[in-house]
Order: sequence, then structure tokens, then C-alpha cells
Amino acid sequence: MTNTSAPLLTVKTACNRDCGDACSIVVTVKDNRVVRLAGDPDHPVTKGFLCHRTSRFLERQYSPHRLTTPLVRNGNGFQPATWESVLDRIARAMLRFREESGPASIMHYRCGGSMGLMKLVTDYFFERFGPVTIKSGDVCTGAGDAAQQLDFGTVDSHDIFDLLNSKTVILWGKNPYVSQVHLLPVLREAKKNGTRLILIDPVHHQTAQLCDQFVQPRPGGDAALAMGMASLLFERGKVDPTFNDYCDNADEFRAMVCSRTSDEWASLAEVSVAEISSLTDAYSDGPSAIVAGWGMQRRTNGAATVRAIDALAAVSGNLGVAGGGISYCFARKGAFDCSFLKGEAVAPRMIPEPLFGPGILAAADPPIRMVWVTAANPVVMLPESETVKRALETRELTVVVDSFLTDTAQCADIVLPTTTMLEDDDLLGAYGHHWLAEMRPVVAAPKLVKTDYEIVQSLAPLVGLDAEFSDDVETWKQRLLSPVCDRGASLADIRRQPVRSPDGPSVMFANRQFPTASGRVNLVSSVSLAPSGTTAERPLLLTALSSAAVQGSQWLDDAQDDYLPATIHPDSASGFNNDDVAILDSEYGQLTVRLKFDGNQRRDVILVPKGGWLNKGRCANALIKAQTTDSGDCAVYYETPVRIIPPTES
Ligand SMILES: Nc1nc2c(c(=O)[nH]1)N[C@H]1C(S)=C(S)[C@@H](COP(=O)(O)OP(=O)(O)OC[C@H]3O[C@@H](n4cnc5c(=O)[nH]c(N)nc54)[C@H](O)[C@@H]3O)O[C@H]1N2
Ligand SMILES: Nc1nc2c(c(=O)[nH]1)N[C@H]1C(S)=C(S)[C@@H](COP(=O)(O)OP(=O)(O)OC[C@H]3O[C@@H](n4cnc5c(=O)[nH]c(N)nc54)[C@H](O)[C@@H]3O)O[C@H]1N2
Ligand SMILES: [Mo]
Repeated sequence: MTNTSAPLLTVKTACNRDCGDACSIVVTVKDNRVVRLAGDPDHPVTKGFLCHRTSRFLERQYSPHRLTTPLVRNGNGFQPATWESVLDRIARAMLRFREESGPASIMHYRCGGSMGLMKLVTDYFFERFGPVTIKSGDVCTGAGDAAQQLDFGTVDSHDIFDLLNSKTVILWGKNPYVSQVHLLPVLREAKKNGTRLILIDPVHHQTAQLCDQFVQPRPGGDAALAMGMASLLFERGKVDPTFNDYCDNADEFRAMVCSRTSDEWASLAEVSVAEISSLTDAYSDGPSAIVAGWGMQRRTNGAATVRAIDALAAVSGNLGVAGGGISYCFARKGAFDCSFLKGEAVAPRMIPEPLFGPGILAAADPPIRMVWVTAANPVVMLPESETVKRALETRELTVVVDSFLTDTAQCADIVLPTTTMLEDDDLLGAYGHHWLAEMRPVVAAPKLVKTDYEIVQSLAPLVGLDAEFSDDVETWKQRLLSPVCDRGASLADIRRQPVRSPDGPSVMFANRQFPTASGRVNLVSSVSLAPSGTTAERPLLLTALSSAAVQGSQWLDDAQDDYLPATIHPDSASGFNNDDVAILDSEYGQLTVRLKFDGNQRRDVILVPKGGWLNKGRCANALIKAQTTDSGDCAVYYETPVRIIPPTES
């Protein structure tokens, strides 16, 4: 019962969701209940507004489906249990598996439920206990990260406001209306100042309307498009005459670019000669920034694609200059001391993240006997959902930490209830700008709900790790911030006002020195093009993308009642009408969908929202094959060929 006379308190915290914006939130609390969430007007990036999904977070916070007690499996269902009994059972199992089969028989898996730095301390718990089996790579950004590490020796970006210095900005496969709404004010201001905006995306979306030019290449055609643009730069004498001075492989790169004409590259990218020409004109009228999205690297040639675009930025002279650059991710952990965690360097075994399901099933010597899943919903979000489900259901012990009984939690033997972002205590960097933030519990969690850190803290004494995990969160925060604490970014500073990381560059590589082995850019010297992916039998590429209303799989309770909407060009759906129900069929499975016609889409794609639940029949990953990209162990999410068939034929 809310006490109507209780005072309204206003407190600040930050949004920990997997998004580049890491917003500062102003929270209004009454009687230990949050009554309002608003964007912080004092934060230069948040600018006083929140996205659609976080504005509606209170529906999730106060959902009747939230988990409020530990659960243990009882046949096909679950029954409540005490923390004492579940922790005791988990600790005994962990000690026994380690003793009998070695720590590699335990796998710890975490994904993007929270971007908080304290989640690394949970990883550290398993590293100290083991090290245990972990994932390698990253289904979100792995291929592009690997590409930029190779090319530049690091992954970071120009300041977000440096886009105001650009004459041209190319949004290369990016949809800020959905995935990064706080980039929009910057883009709008740039546009008002005369900056030309261009979108390159195989999918037509709202961002096209914001832009002066929209180019719609074939999915996976970007490397060819970048090569075509580079070839026109060479032809027109528009390359930076000094690029040899700061790039390796200049001759090899040029030979590759010139191995085809720009017309041939254009046709491989499925864009017109006029389009590639006007794109190159615009790009060479700089300084020009490329803001690369994440979708293009979730393909078999994902790393090669980002490398081709990096090289285009390098030879055009756009590296190291204000208004230039190729922005992919910001180094969100850059300000923090995370050296306590050794990660991949000490792991006894790694399973590439996209191969989580088949990888667990195939693991031998030792087999994986126990899996601990936290801040992740792999059944829904990783490819081959049914295989992931089987892998989790057949372990001797599966523990899932979440606030909801997700498809993944339903595979567990033990489910541990955890806090939401309004109850958690943590630090954040952002992958879409350079500001740092602190999360504070603005209301108390339900009585039996613990943060991830509190959970490993309670487990630590039962497995002999009390000393390492006795520090409080405040101590960890100070430790994490130690590299920047005497440069204006101490915990006290961050509590007082928005703080930009002192290590966040305004302009990357301003002295054209690169942290590669040679100190120079490593230009790519061969690029593969993605296979077209479609077949005569299955002529559409299943493309399951982020949607504005939801973060990943975190749908609100009543949002999944209809069939999954599937957007398709009407020419690719002959025999069907708009709003018809159809079966979406791949080699791996089927889903029932409701068709939505859109004449702006290419004829070789079908679009559905990512993150639909398996138990609601809305999970795209049930149709998608588990495979890795060319580098970085990212997932190939958008290359599964599918067809639509009438419901009666399935
Ligand atoms: N509302 C909302 N916001 C989110 C999320 C969410 O679920 N909902 N998810 C968050 C997460 S996990 C992440 S990683 C980020 C980024 O999430 P993403 O959804 O990856 O964000 P974008 O990079 O904006 O969008 C991907 C774009 O890549 C395009 N694309 C796909 N294939 C190709 C290709 O071959 N070439 C080119 N040029 N483009 C291609 C798609 O059409 C799409 O427009 O956003 C975060 N923000
Ligand atoms: N087909 C297809 N699949 C995709 C993508 C795609 O574009 N297409 N996108 C991919 C991308 S970019 C990403 S990043 C992944 C995301 O994959 P996930 O990170 O697995 O996705 P979420 O749905 O956000 O699931 C996170 C879970 O964490 C829980 N959670 C939230 N906060 C906390 C916390 O503090 N502690 C704990 N223990 N749990 C918490 C939430 O309740 C939620 O159930 O999905 C990938 N999957
Ligand atoms: Mo992601």
C-alpha cells in the first residue's frame, strides 16, 4: 500500500541495459516505490529524455511475474526454496565436479543483461574457483572488435560530439531510432549545421528519412561497396597522398582494390554505378565520419567487412582528423582497472559463444557437468535455440540467475532471483560515448532477491573463497576507478555530476600513431564477400533485428500475444496478402508469423524482431544455424535462408 502523504524523493542512477547510451536517469521514489523515470537533463548525452523501452521499465520492475524467491526444479515445474538450501546444494556440486573432473567441467556464461562493471566480479569468482570453462568471442560485436584490433590495435571512437565537425557522416548499417536514440540529437544538430547524412543499409528503416541519401546494398555487400569507393578514390586522385606513411600493406591493398573496376564492385554490392559514384563524391568531400553499426559484422564475412571500411577511412585521409574517423564501439571499460580478471588468458577451455548449444553437448575430457548462466537468455538469444535448450536441460546442474522465468530459466535445476537495474549497485562506461556513470539502488530489492555480487559473496565461504569476496561494493568501485580517480573521475566526482572519461579521445589517432605492432594501420589485403545465402528453395534471408519497444528478449508481459510480425516485400510473398498468417521455414525449424508488406524492402530479406520467446513460438533463433564469423567468434545471425509457406502445407 502506498502512503499518499509520503514525500517524493528524487535520486539519480544510470541505465545498465545493453545499449550504447548508458543514460543517466532521474528517479522519483515515493514510499520505497519508484513512481517515475525520466532522462537526466544535466547529462550532455541523455539530454533529459529516455528511450521507449526504459521509459516503460516500471512495468517490468513491478511485473507480477518477477521472481522473488529461489526456485528448485520439481519434475516439470519449480518449487520455492531457501537461499541456504540452494547455496549449499550448489557449493557441494561445484566442489565435487572440480574434484572429480577438474574445473573445466563447470561453465560460467554471462551476456548482456547488465553492462555493469561489477558483473566482472562475478566472472572473477568463477575464475578464482577454477578457472572454469567460459565463452570465447562475442555474439554482439566480436567480428568488428577483432577487425579493428587487427587494423588499428585498439577499439575506440572519436568523441560523439566530434560528429559536429564532419561535413559528411555515413551511418553504415545503423538504426539509431531503435538502437541508440541519444545519437539522434547529435545527428539532427549536425544536419542543421549543414552536415550531409548518408545511410547505407540493406534494410529500409526510419533513419533513411533523416538522411540525404539512402543506399540499399545487398546484405553482406558492404566490403564490395567499400572497395568500389576506394577504387574511385584512387581513380579520381582523392586518396590521401601521405597514406603510405601511416599504413602497412599499401601496395597489396591497392592491388586488391584495382583487381576489379568500380562498376564491378558496384554490381557485387548490388548498388548502381551512379550510387557508388555519388557516395564517393560525398565521402571525399570531408572531413567525413563513418559511424558503423553492428549488424553488418554478424555475417560470415563480418570481420572482413569492417576491415574493408577501416581501410577506406585510412586511405581517404579521414583518420586522425576532427570530423573524421570510423566509429564502431567506444571503449566502455577503458577508464577502469579490470586487470584482476584474466579471462581468456587463463581459461582452461572456451566455447565460441555462437556455438554455445552444440559446444556444450560436444565438450569432452571433461564433459561440462554444470552451467551457471547469468544476465543472459541464451535459449532465446543464441542460434539453434532447441540445441541450447537441450544442452542446458541435460547437464547435472544448471543454475540460472535472472529476475524472470525466461525460456533459459525454465531449463534450470535452480533459479536464483536477482535485482533489476533500479536495485543494483554498480559502475558503467558506455559503448556509444565517453561518459562514466554510477548505478545506485534507488529502492530496496524484494526481501529474498540478491544482486549477482551478493550471490557470489554468499557462495564464496562455502567454496573457500571468503577472503577474495568480502569487500563491499564501494571498495570495488574505488578499485575499478583507480586509473582515473585523481584525474577528475573519482567516485565522488561521478556522484556529483556527469563525468567524461579523461581517457576518452576527442579525436582518435590524432598523431597518426597506431597501437599496432608496427605503429601503423594494418590495411586489409584480401576481402571475402558474404555468400548470397539464399537458395532456390529458400529465397529469403531471415533478419531478426532490434526493435524499439524491447531490450533483447525482455518483452513486457502482454506484448507477445499475436504471431511474430514478419516484414516482407509484397513481390516476395505472391499468393499472400498483407496481415496473412504464414509459416516461416528454415532447415532448422518453423515459426508461424503474420506478414507485414513493405514495398521499401529488398526482395531477398524478411524482417522479424529479435528476442521473441521460444515458449511463445516467436523465437527467430530456433531457425538459425550456430556458426561463427570469419574472426572474433561473432554469430552469423542474418544469413539463414528461409521461405514462407501457407499454414496448411507445413
Ligand atoms: N530498442 C533497442 N535498442 C537496442 C537493443 C534492443 O534490443 N532494442 N539492443 C542493443 C544491442 S544488444 C546492441 S548490440 C546495440 C546495437 O544493436 P543493433 O540492432 O545491432 O543496432 P544497429 O547497429 O543500429 O542496427 C543494426 C543494423 O544493421 C543493419 N544490417 C544488417 N546487415 C547488414 C549488412 O550486411 N550491411 C549493412 N550495411 N547493414 C546491415 C540492419 O539492417 C540494422 O539496421 O543496440 C542496443 N540497443
Ligand atoms: N537472431 C538474433 N539474435 C540475437 C541478436 C540479433 O540481432 N538477432 N542480437 C544479439 C545481441 S547484439 C546480443 S548483445 C545478445 C543479447 O543476449 P542477452 O544478453 O542474453 O539478451 P537479453 O534478452 O537482454 O537477456 C538478458 C537477461 O538478463 C536479465 N538481467 C537483466 N539484468 C540482470 C542482472 O543484473 N543480473 C542478472 N543475472 N540478470 C539480469 C534479463 O532479465 C534478461 O532475461 O543477443 C543476440 N541475439
Ligand atoms: Mo548486442
